[in-house]
Amino acid sequence: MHAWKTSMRIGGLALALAAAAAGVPVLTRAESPAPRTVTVEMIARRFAFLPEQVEVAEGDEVTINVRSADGTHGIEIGKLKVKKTIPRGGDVVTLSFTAPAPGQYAIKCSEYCGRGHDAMKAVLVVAPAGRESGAIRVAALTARRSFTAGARADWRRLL
Ligand SMILES: [Cu+2]
Repeated sequence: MHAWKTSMRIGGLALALAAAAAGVPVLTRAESPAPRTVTVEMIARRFAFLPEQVEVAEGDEVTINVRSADGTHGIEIGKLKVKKTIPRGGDVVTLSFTAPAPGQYAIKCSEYCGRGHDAMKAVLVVAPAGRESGAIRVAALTARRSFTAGARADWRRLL
C-alpha cells in the first residue's frame, strides 16, 4: 500500500504580481512581501538600450524583459554571468536574477549590430537594501545622444 503525499504551495508571488499592476506603466515595484520584485521593460535599438539605467536594491528579484526595435542584439551583464540574444522582430527575452551586492554593473550589447555596437550600453545600479530611493529612475529618456525622437516613439509603441 502506498501513502501518497501531495503538497501544494501557493506562494506570495501572485500578491506581488497583482501589486505590480498599478502605477507607472513601464517600471513596477511590489513593496511586499519580501523579496520584492522589480520588472523592467527594456528596448534594444541601434545603438542603445532604453532605459539606459536601472536602479534596484540588493536582494530584489529582478526581471528585465527586453525586445528589439530593429535587428538582432544581445544583452549581457558580465559580472552576473547573464547573456542572451535579442532576436529581430520584437519577441521578448527575459532575464531574471537576484540583485547582487551594491554597486554598478555594466550592461552591454553582446551581438555585433553595426557601427555603434561598442557604444550600446546601459547600467544596473544596485543600492544597499533598504536605502534605495524608492523610485526606479529612467535616466535614458532625455539623456542619451543616440536616442532620437524616433527611438522613443518605438519604445512607447512596443510597450
Ligand atoms: Cu550590438
